[in-house]
Amino acid sequence: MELTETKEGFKSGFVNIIGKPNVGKSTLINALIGERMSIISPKPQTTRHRILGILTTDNYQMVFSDTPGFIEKPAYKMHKAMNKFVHSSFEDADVFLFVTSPDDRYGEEDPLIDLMNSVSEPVILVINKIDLSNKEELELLIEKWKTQIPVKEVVLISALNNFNINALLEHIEVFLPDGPMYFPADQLTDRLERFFVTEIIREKVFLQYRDEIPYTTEVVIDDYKETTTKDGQPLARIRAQLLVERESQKAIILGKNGGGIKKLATTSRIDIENFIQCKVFLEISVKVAPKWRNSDTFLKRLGYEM
Ligand SMILES: Nc1nc2c(ncn2[C@@H]2O[C@H](COP(=O)(O)OP(=O)(O)OP(=O)(O)O)[C@@H](O)[C@H]2O)c(=O)[nH]1
Ligand SMILES: [Mg+2]
Repeated sequence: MELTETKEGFKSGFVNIIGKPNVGKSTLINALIGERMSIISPKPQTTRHRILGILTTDNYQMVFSDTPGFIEKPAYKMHKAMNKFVHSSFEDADVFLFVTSPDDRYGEEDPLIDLMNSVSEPVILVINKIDLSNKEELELLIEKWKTQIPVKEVVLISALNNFNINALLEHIEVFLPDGPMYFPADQLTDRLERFFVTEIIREKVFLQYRDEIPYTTEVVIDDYKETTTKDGQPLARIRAQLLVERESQKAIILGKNGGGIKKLATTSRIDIENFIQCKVFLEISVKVAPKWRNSDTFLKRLGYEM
């Protein structure tokens, strides 16, 4: 990697965000970067990949990683692959943000707590969703966590309300080692536009459908062409495919008279247009790929490391 020249005292490092599903890790990385890069939903296990978000100032470059929430009892190869992204985040961190929330639940002997106890890098305990809590409860929570994992600093935040995010950045900066710029100053992420397009569609699936549907659905881009409209405006023509595991799930996605998928295509298109800042023509189809969550071939094609 080519490293850009930096001034004396410049700090840089990997700041890896770890926690259980649904505690607000993706909301947090978006608040830290100031862009909507990681998808968010009220349902657990929304994030399935490791996504980098890069924040560069005159004094530092922080390379944040959003990770899937750690799954205690993996039921599919996909879950194992998601946990693998979490494990990889333990290998290259300079600073850990261990994110929890007042409604977070841990078992007696939790593998994530064991992992947190195996690290030598500084850990910042980030208690999120404090808008849903009170002083007494938070004090008890802090005391409890200090006995469970090695904590160098505690920061109380509400990622949703952008509360205390700057204070968190200041605390991270203290622990950041001196180092070079790993990425060009204007780069925000390691992912290409296509990845975000699949993620935006997946987010809409999480928001629109219930029960097992979001969990059994994956999104693949079949075709992505950048062209122009008749009057010369930029236009992206995107063909996406949803993979589900059973015919009955396909029927639910399509909905009565195709109304479900039509709604999905519209909400997705509006968001993709906002994201890539150009007009989008989006076609979505559904394909049954039995047991894709346990198929090495599918998982590899979908960008999971096996
Ligand atoms: N009240 C409140 N809700 C929050 C806050 N931060 C996040 N949430 C909500 O918590 C839910 C989960 O947020 P995500 O950011 O998707 O959580 P995550 O940890 O990335 O979840 P996974 O990707 O499933 O591991 C969403 O409904 C968010 O709007 C907060 O500060 N306060
Ligand atoms: Mg997430």
